Amino acid sequence: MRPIIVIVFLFAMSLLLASCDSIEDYFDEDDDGATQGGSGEISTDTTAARQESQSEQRSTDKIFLDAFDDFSCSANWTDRDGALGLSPHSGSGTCTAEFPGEPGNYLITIKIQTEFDGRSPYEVTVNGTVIKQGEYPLSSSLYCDCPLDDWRSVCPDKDVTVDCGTHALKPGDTIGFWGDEVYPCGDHGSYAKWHGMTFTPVP
Ligand SMILES: [Ca+2]
Repeated sequence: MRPIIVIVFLFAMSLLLASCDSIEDYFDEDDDGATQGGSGEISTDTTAARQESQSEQRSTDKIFLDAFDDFSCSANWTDRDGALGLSPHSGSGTCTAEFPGEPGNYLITIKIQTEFDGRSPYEVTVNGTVIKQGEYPLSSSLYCDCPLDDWRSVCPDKDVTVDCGTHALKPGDTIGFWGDEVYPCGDHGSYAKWHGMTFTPVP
């Protein structure tokens, strides 16, 4: 009886091992297939979703170009009371920057810093074409009567946002600012002080 039992046992073991191999093979193939197909699809979906999300973000976010940090300017601009303004008696000056945003229509605004003692003339350009020109408003109706020794508290500079209209822009367009100094009240004047421009996407 014993030899028969051993033979039966060995036969049963060989069957078991054979079936284990085939089960292993089955799972191997299944794993490989799932891993390749799954990871490929997931990575494609994730990339597409990320790009779409970034594109949406780009097209809805405002862009601010800082007068100090983002524009290249002629040498006669300096920090004047917190804004970028012309050095006294240095004449007019220009600044340019490349538009960094996506192609589209943008409402362009410029933040200027007005003074009590002069209306600086200015221009905003896109690729050399004037899109806005004018003179700074006065910060105070006192005008030349503002006491010089106390102008910072009596008739201080005031920030004003100027609407330059909606324009079609593309990456690399040259955004320009030109300003001039004026002296209607004596040796102290207005220096075309400004802070920067904001570009708001218009659907
Ligand atoms: Ca002034």
